[in-house]
Amino acid sequence: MEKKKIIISLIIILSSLAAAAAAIYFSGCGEYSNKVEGVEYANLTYAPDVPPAIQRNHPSKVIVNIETMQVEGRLADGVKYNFWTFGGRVPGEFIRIKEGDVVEFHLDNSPICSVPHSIDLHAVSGPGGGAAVSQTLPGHESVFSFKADHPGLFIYHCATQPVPLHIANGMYGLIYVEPKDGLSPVDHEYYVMQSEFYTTGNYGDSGLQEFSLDKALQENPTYVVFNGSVGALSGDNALHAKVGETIRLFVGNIGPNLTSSFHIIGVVFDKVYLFGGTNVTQENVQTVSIPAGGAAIVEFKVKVPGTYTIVDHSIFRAFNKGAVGMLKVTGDYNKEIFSGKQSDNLFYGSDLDKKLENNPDSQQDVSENPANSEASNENANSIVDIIAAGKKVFSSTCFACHQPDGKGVPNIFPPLAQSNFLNADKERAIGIVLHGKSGPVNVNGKQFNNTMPAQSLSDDQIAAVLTYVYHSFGNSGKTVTKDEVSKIRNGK
Ligand code: HEC
Ligand SMILES: [Cu+2]
Repeated sequence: MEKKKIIISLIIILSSLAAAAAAIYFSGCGEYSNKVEGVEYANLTYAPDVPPAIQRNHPSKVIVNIETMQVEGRLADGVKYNFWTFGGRVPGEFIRIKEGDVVEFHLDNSPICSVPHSIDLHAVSGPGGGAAVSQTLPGHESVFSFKADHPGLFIYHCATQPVPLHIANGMYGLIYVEPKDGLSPVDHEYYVMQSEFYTTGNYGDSGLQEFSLDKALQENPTYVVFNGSVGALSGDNALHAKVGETIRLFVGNIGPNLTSSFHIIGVVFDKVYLFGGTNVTQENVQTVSIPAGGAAIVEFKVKVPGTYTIVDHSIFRAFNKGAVGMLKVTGDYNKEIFSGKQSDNLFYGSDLDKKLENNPDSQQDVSENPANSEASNENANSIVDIIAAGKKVFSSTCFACHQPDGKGVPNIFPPLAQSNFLNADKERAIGIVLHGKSGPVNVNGKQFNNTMPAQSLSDDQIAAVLTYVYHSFGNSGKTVTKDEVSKIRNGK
């Protein structure tokens, strides 16, 4: 009896293997069929990851399982928020399916949720995009099916009353319906989602923050972030690539209010699928406008190593509300594409330039002697002049991040004003300005984990700017000399 059973099950296994092999053989090549075959579970990923491209060339039945949960989490360092989520994180999991797939969607609302939730997938043709049939009480599951007949990149979000509150609390994500023919292969695909948070406290106020209906109605967010929190795409969480690689970003913007001016500093997008549709609508684009409740796909190749800053180019949102991310590119420098700084010459203002035009000798003198700079030239070597020269350097470079008052930006740029870190070690500070700094650093009891690029300044300029900083903002009044800087530049 037992033997018979084993033989029968062997036969079943062998025949299903043969069927599977035949299926792979017949589906692995040739035209895309429209016949729905097979059943599979969707491969879901959390941002910034994207599930791999789908290899089959026929539609299937795809089962998607997502659980709605309410979780307390980090909005910024020291700042907490009670997020409402798809899958426990903001944004929700990335869903990747194929054109023609029949999706059986299971929406589970965690029994510990306080309110019902639902899902409106913009990829669905039907009332409420699924919302009407997916209103789900805590501790219940709703199941519905839809055919993914429109390829493209789509938003999904909760659509339970009050809808704006469910969205503002974090209930959104992206679903990509891959077109029949797929997309061209690239080296990296990433998932980036922009959103706003409206809190009763100000930007950076610590502790658990409440939702502010007032600010939401005024469309005046406290936070604008990529992937759910300040810093979710920077420091250790930065996107990565190597020189010469191609990158595709699936970018969504839920709002709930603002249109994003999506931009990567130092990158030109080779191709843009505007609004997340299926055609390349433009090539060679600087900034992509992404409406609230919309998406875009951008593709580009990275050619020069370094750290690229991802921003909403409505730029106060980036530097003052959190909408910054980073793409770190490693590899060799290609001087043909980007020279780096080629020279640093003196400029005395256009009036003097005109005078120098009549005197070619003195013009050469000036440009060939970079040591003859403001901070060190004979008329300018008193401490007052050095500080004045340092102030100029500060207000043309450092202020952009550390802010004009030196107080920095909470969670992003550490303060130089009364910075225990700065005041403790002059040589370390020189090293930071010379070589940049990344990784965790604790300033006045607050943790930062970001990247400061190396500043291409002369020894004089570094001596001047640090002397200025040490003599300003309530700092310890140290003086930094050119010799101290050059010693550290030359490895002591
Ligand atoms: C592009 C933004 C940016 C610019 C420009 C910049 N910094 Fe920074 N700086 C940072 C960041 C970010 C950190 C923290 C790095 C980390 O987390 O490891 C930092 C850290 C520091 C620190 C150590 C931490 C502290 O607060 O004491 C010093 C000192 C410093 N910067 C000085 C300067 C000076 C001087 C200049 C101008 C010459 C300058 N920085 C320009 C972004 C910048
Ligand atoms: Cu909800």
